[in-house]
Amino acid sequence: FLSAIVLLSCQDKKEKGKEEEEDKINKKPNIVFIMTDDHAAQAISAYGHPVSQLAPTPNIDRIANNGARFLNNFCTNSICGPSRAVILTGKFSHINGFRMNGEVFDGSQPTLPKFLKEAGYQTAIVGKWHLHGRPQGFDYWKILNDQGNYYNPEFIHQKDTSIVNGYATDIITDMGIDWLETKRKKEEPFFLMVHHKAPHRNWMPPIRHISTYDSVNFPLPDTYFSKHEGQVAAQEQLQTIYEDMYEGHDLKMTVAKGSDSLRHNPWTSDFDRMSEQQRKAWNDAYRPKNDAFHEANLSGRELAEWKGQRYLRDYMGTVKAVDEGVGKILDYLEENDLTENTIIVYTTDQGFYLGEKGFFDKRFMYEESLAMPLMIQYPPAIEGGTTIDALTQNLDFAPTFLDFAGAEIPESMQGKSLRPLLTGENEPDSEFRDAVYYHYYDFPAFHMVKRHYGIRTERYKLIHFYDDIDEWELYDLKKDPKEENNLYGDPQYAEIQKELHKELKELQKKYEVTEKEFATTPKEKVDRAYRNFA
Ligand code: SGN
Ligand code: CA
Repeated sequence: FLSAIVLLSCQDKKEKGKEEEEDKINKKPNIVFIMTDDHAAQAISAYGHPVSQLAPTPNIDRIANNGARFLNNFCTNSICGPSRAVILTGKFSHINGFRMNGEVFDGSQPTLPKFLKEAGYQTAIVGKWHLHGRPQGFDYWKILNDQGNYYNPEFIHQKDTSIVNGYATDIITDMGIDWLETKRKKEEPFFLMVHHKAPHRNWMPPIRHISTYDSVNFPLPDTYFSKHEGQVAAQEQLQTIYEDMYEGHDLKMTVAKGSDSLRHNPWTSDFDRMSEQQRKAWNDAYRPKNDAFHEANLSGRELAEWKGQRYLRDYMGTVKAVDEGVGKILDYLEENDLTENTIIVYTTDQGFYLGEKGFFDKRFMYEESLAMPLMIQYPPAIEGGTTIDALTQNLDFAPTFLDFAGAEIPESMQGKSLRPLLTGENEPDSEFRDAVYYHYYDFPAFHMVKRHYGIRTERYKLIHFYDDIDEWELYDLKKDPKEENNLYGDPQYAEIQKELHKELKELQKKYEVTEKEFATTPKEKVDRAYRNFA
């Protein structure tokens, strides 16, 4: 009899424990969404790339260790504003209307923050917005003016516009924490977006990290000097590190030994806005490095490699500050008992090149710019150290958050909730999605990457570059992960090619891509742009 009671009470306890667990999950979780601008997966140590092992990101990695890391997460259109619009709407660029930077986002349309507000959330955004127009659906917002600057950036907020002294990454981190600490109502669930400028061009590290990686020699990719055989669009781009970077503005190279005057620096305001003290500390750190460069008298391949190295050191210096900021936010949430009931996300607006194919920037549907790092922690529902293979997209973020918030996911959203993948509730990763659709429009524009669209399955990728060219590319990612061997038209792949064309058509139909998305540009306009950006 006694043992029966013990057994019963044990069962009771178990039931109670389960209920508590479920309670925690059902209670509306807070959401902290941290997004950087142009952060390559190759520069996040949780992703294991050799470059990142030399400049680790221990704080960002905490999110992966405490939760899930996505291995095949992709953007739908690899460029800043458009990726942000997809995240806010859960719809492709051709549906939300923001296809390229420079367009204006129609803020009156339904968006994630508006739905979360309806579900009882307080909503806030600090940092980069880059959709032009003012944010709608946020109770509080304070955004960088346009692209924003690293030093003493200008912020636009509800009441006015003002310069905030300091370093952008630190300022944005502190604004996020300040909102959590002093501005939100403590009893309501919240959705906070912390959007950094870093590590966007022109990669200006904070003074404390100008020299952090000076003695590190980062490995340059073995495709650094690629000639892009069989890849016409890649041959005609203008984003090759050793050909297209501005030697002053981007590479911080000076005109002569002993001088602090920069070489080609078309947008002087990035440097001119520094205070005298900042500028002095900056020059004191760069002068000896630049003097050593002048003495070495490099040319040809050596010069190209030096540029790659300077780029990576600066880029990693900006990443280091991001990582510190992420650590500060994670610590704040832990110290304030918010970790158990908060979904914490780390991502970036698209992937980025760290010298692969010789490139910087993004835009292409090739892996480095297509892939979007994504990590999500939420202890009650996601087991630490989870990895997710499914083909996922930024299109899925809005449905995911609405799902966790217990709100309805509108039919019109084109993404799928990632919740079942995160909690391991049902289907295997491989059944989540067969292929992702991609469509890039921003041509002719900076870097001259041609318009293209395509699909990527687990193993293959089919791309069509159009506008002033008409070129197809096909890759077998298993045999050729660096995408150097265009197999389009190869008889051995005829069946696969046919199947991919069919799938591509089906996806375009499913996502309602109409003829007008394939419009081309008058030749004079393209020619003029090539002359302007050269
Ligand atoms: C700026 C950059 C470009 C970059 C675009 C888009 N030049 O124009 O290199 O491709 O932004 O970037 S810069 O020297 O002015 O920074 S995005 O992240 O906003 O899409
Ligand atoms: Ca970007």
